[in-house]
Amino acid sequence: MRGFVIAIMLVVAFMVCGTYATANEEVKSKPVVSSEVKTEKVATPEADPSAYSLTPEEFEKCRVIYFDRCAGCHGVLRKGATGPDLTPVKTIPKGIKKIRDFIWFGTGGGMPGWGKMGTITSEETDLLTKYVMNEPPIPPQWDMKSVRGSWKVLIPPEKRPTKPEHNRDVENMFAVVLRDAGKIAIIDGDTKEVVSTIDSGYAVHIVRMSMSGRYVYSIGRDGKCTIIDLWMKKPDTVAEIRCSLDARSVDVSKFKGFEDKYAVVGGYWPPQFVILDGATLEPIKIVSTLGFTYDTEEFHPEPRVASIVASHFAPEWVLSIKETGQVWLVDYSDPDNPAIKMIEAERFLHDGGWDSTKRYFLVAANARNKIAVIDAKEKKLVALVDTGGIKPHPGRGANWVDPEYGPVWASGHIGDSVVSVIGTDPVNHPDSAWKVVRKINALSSGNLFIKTHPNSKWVWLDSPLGKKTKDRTSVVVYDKENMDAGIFKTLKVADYGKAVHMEYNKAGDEVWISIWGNLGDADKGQAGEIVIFDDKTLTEKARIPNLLTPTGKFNVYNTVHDVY
Ligand code: DHE
Repeated sequence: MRGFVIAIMLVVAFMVCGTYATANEEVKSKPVVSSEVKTEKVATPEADPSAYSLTPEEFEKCRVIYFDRCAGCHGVLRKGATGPDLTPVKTIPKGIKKIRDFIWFGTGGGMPGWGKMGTITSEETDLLTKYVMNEPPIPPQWDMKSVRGSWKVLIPPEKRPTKPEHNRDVENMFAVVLRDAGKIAIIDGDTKEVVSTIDSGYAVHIVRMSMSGRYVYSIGRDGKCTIIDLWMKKPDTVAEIRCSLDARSVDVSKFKGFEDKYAVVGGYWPPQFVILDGATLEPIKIVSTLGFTYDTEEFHPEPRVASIVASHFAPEWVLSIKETGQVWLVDYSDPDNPAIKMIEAERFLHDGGWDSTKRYFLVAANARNKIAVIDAKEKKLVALVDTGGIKPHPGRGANWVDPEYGPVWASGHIGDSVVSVIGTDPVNHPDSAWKVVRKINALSSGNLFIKTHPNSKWVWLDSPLGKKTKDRTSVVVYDKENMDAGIFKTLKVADYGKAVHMEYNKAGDEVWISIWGNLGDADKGQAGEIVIFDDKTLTEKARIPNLLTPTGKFNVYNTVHDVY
């Protein structure tokens, strides 16, 4: 009952001065709103709100956990996307036990068992169960004044080097996301030396490279974008900006004549994107993605920007607007007045990449088990491919030439132990274009990334969200010439953590795989490392030890030229 009284007091406090901040910010007030839950409207096993009220400290703790672990799939407002709607009207009727079991054990549909996996404790699972039965806190906006206020040029373009200050091959450098440390490691792909480790955004997510290959753009989950100059003797940040409060994607202008000119950051919250100057990150234009779902035309309060790719056919970015199910082609040739073509695709768009010709963008609508295919030349949707698996998650996918079906692109799945191979050549293989031509067994469900290289004979697949430890710590390899044979080899990569995300070096003869460990295990040398395999022999070639929680790795040449 005491908790319930505190909850009511906090509701009043929130109504007076309620604000929200991202996980790494000070929170000015915490809305613990069990009394706002409309219990009278739902037949509920938890009719008494005191069963799920939280103290202010508990609420704040859960807000951070929810931001870190849950918001990506369920949305800040919890209206659902890759994962289901978690607003109280849905969660309360399910009851505490059922919700707790979901959080602890996960689901067959791809939700990790956060408790069982040891990511959160039993007590945190109890609290989080109660948290999702409360109304979500309402996040604030982040307008141009805030964006501009966060902008810092640390080294102006005129003070930067005019040519590389080192003899390293910039094209074979790697930018490695040190996820939980909020840093980027710059590694020389030839010598395997860690040249520089640089602060970045909170739980930094991905990087992309400028067309010249000189600049690395990183994006943190807190919306902070940084630009690193690889020409410096010791590469370092030259500018930074915060474009939103929660973000996952960034890309650059790649069309001829616009190389290195602009960057774009996609926001999860607020739902918006910001066009930036490519050299200084000065913000040029902010555009909201609020709108209506493509199919039912209902207003959606949180249409997040998921993947972004840069077109090679026009000065355009291709933005996946997750919740409304649209792909936006944003023309950056006049960035103050960007023309936007909105293409109806499918809901809950997530990650994707180009086919081998870089004309077709294949993006997963993962909660609908589909891949939407966008033609960047004709600027239209050409197909919605049912992958036949649960929750396709391609990363950027993998392209190769299948002996029977010609050029193909493939995706693994989070919720299914299967790889779907899709034909991508409507000219010479029209019968197999935009169809699943092969479905191959994976090691387990819980796959996140797939990778190959034009010079390689293999396709690599990880399963960091697999249910068994041995699957999470291994990757598998398929023979492009004989996919029907299934897994050619299973390679044990790690004794701890998760083996996640493969990347080739520039030559396409090495595969780099992250072991994503825990920051807290750094003393034991188990926060993470990179294992490098010889792609020809499939044997381990080198290790880069003592890295703090590496996840995504991006080779400069391959990222610039969309080689995957
Ligand atoms: Fe990612 C790509 C969103 C969880 C590592 N991730 C992407 C993209 C999106 C996205 C929209 C495509 C970016 C692009 O191409 O422009 N990721 C999300 C989430 O919403 C989600 C599910 C949950 C969250 O809260 O963030 C999520 N992602 C993860 C992870 O847990 C991973 C494994 C480690 C981490 O950083 O937390 C992870 N995501 C990655 C990586 C890529 C990525 C390495 C880029 C793959 C590539 O090769 O391009």
